[in-house]
Amino acid sequence: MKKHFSIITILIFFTSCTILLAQSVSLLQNVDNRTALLLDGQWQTIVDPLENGYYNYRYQPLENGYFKNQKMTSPSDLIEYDFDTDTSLDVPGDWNTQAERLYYYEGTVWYKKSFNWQPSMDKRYFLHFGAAHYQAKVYVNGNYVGAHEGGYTPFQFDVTEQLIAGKNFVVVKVDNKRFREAVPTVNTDWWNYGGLTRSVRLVTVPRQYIQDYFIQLDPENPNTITGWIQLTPSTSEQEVEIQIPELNKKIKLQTNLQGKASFSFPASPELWTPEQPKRFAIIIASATDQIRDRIGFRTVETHGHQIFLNGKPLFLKGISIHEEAPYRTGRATNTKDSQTLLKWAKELGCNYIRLAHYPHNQSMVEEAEKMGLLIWSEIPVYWTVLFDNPDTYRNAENQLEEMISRDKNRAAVILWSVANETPVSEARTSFLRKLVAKARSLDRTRLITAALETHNSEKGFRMIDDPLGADVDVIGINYYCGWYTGTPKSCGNISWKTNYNKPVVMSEFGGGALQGYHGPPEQRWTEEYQDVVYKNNIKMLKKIPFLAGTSPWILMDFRSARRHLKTIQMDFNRKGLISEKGIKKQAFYTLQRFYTDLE
Ligand code: GCB
Repeated sequence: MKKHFSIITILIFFTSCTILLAQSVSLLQNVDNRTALLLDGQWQTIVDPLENGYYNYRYQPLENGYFKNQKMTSPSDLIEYDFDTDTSLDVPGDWNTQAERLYYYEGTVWYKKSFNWQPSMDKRYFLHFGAAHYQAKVYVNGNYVGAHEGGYTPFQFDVTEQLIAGKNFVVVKVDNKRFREAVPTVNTDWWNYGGLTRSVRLVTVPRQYIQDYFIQLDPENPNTITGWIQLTPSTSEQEVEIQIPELNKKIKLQTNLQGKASFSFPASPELWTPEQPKRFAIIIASATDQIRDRIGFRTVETHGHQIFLNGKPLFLKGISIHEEAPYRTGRATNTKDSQTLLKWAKELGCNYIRLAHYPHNQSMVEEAEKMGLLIWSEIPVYWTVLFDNPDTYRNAENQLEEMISRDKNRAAVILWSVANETPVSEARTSFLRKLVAKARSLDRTRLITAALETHNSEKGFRMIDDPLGADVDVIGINYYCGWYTGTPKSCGNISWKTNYNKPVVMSEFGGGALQGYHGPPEQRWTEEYQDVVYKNNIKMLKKIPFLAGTSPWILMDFRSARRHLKTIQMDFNRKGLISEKGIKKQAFYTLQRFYTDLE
């Protein structure tokens, strides 16, 4: 019995390691501008709550699971599934809002897509996923190619060896079961949308290709453009070239033994600002490959309590946003969704958005950059993940790396956030310190932050003294005066103190209201109550001398399984300034006035 137990333990350990080890690490930069076959659209699916397509009745992994996409070949065959006669779902998309029976579903759904292909000997092929929520196991033509954990970041697998001439098929087992070790963990205040929630592509690259690059202004010397280009497979002494035609730059470089070519050259580009979000066309070329991008240049730094963009002090006038689709609800999946949300943020008078609580799809970042909105981007280390579990840490770090890898060339992103509202303990602080150090080692051109909690001091102040404050560049604080604590009127009397000579951003405050519900300002859930919460919080904010920005909670009502009040919430967190149907509440205009007055 004992032996049996330890074999199972080893098996479980092995399975969880393979998930972490099998995933691809070196992401292809800028897949949007690659030659690719877009595999979006309808996929055939099988809903499999018991994971019958993966485990046999002894709960051992099957050799011939659903990933084989088997068909009956004779009338007496027994095959108890058939993708082609089952239901289909849209990709990108969550499954919960595509079928009523899947509204609360948490478990496995198998996805299958067939496509025709003619592989060419001189190319490599990557199967690239914008995101799959939450775990994915991927198979091409019945063969396992890899797994990924984490629902909001991209991943890819080299499938060159798996593709055949003619008809091919991809099967993905997507599982959104919550579990304690995961990031995020079992409880969150947003919907656990499952599915292939972002685009899937088969990307074609030459045998030796430009895998990655990082191009930025040197934070220490802003008259210099600096960075590197990575060729894969790595060979030394390969010529690569970076061109910025508008700046008359054409720089030739040689790769080193690791296939990397680093550069630094003098340049004085027009800087990216919220008012003039200038981006430059960039062309990167090697003997075999070429890729284009549009990159903005800016610096961001802090001095004392202030944030400086391009050397000038800046107050972040922001709003928090979930990746939730306006009008139809569900995961936001396309550029139009992003544009609708971002236009509302602009209308509010924002120069900054907090993308809560996980990396959003790439169009949010792209469109925000084009519109001149600065970005806070975050990993879902939310509330109480298992801070003393090494696998949880590795998972969080991996999500951090994938987030930074994808968006490191976006000038609009100025803040990487490593956590939201985590309880202070030794294990938690050392977990987050490691993430902060990791983020810094990957990227020196942005500020690191986290949304922290505060408490009342004996002397009657609201105190910012979380030990992590010593590690981050900008301190985020979430505080719901007038909603979770105190009356709205009490907020104006609160005085804040900080232990740190650092900028503080009020990363959340707010209250709930059902759009169209009116009454006296003392009555919860009315638009009037929410408005009074905003008005009194604004009084409080005006008295915080070290305040460098705000991103109240939240732009639009969003689905959350924690919100049960039938007459008001109906599974929605109602703290939006706009309803899920796109109608503005009173407090929208109060925040808008605050931001206009700041100008
Ligand atoms: C918070 C959380 C956010 C919640 C919000 C609320 O502090 O950071 O995820 O949705 O409060 O509405 O309670």
